[in-house]
Amino acid sequence: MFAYNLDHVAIAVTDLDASLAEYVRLFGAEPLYREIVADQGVEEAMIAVGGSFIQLLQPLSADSAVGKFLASRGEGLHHIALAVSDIDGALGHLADEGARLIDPEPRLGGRGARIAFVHPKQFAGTLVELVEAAPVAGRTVE
Ligand code: CMX
Ligand code: CO
Repeated sequence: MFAYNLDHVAIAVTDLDASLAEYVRLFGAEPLYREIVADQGVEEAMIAVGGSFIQLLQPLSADSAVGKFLASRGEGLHHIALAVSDIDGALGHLADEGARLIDPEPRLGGRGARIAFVHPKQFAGTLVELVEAAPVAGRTVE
């Protein structure tokens, strides 16, 4: 499996508006995207930093993955996301290696990307997301 970029680092927050305002005030960066990803139970904002993003996540409900995380751990780092060009191949490799996959098949994430998560118990207590970006007209990602 080969990741060609760190797509994003995600931070769970209780109040997306307040966190974005604080981020802009302190670090001076506006979000490039903001969207509700119902399938993941989150509203997310993406702040570009170089070729990667910081993803701020607010849960849509208390029983979502991020809602449960906030209840048990409070605000903080939630996951890292690796950009891959072939998520099906990456998941096949991880399955062959016996990795504990949360999503054996990709799901739909923000920006039309295909995403899948590897369980935090698999590697150093870190939740890892794979991201295969949606194709952009006129551009291919290798
Ligand atoms: N990072 C590290 N560890 C985490 C974690 C996280 N984000 N979330 C939960 N854990 C740990 C808990 O601390 C707990 O550890 P202990 O057993 O040592 O106490 C263990 O995992 C189980 O925690 P839980 O509260 O019982 O949570 P669940 O098992 O119900 O769910 C997880 C955990 C990772 C399977 C679930 O959050 C999940 O499926 N996540 C993937 C989807 C997701 O996070 N979507 C939101 C982001 C969407 C996006 O990025 O677009
Ligand atoms: Co993410």
